[in-house]
Amino acid sequence: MGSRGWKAICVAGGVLVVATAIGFYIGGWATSGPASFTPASQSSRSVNLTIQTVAAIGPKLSPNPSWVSYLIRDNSNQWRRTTVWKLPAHALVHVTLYNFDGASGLRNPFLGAPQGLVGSERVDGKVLTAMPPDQPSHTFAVPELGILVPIAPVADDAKNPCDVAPCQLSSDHRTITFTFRTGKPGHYRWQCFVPCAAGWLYGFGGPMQSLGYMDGFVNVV
Ligand SMILES: [Cu+2]
Repeated sequence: MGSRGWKAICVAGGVLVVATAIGFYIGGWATSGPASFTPASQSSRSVNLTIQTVAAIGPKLSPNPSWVSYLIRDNSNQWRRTTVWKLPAHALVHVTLYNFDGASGLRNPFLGAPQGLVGSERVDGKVLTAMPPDQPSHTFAVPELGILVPIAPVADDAKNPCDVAPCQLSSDHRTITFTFRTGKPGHYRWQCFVPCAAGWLYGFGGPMQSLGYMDGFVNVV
């Protein structure tokens, strides 16, 4: 075989290797979808969700230990990095969110005011009207439902910060409580709007663009 023939074989072999790698990548992505969490209902019209937000997810819960993340407490009181939640339609969802992360700040000060809730957002028991734009660690937002919740930060000079998730309530934290209504059945995206992904372009890469960290879905059924 001439050198041309060998070249053609090498090129074909190379293409095959790359195509196989892409196939595995897409296959892995398509089959490793995020797990879904269904809270144990108090009734079909009222559900409790307990959430924590952390500065670093740690090696136990993610292959990306330094990534900022949301966690949810499952029905056996274990913290899980599951950001897809199945909730009943037309139900009130009572959320308790423990934030262990510091301030990052908003690009848009408008997002410092809670929106779309039933009743008030409370921070450490006090009603919040609006948070200064340099304060929020994260936001919990469901744009399609008009819901926006700014999340108050732990102070920079906190004595007992939590370094790695899952964090315990013995570490410094803020407690945010709010209630929202799910409305009609649907598949609603939720996400954080604070550019909180440290070390990524404009703070919006990595955990801000990957399901399972700073965003997920609410499946209302
Ligand atoms: Cu965030």
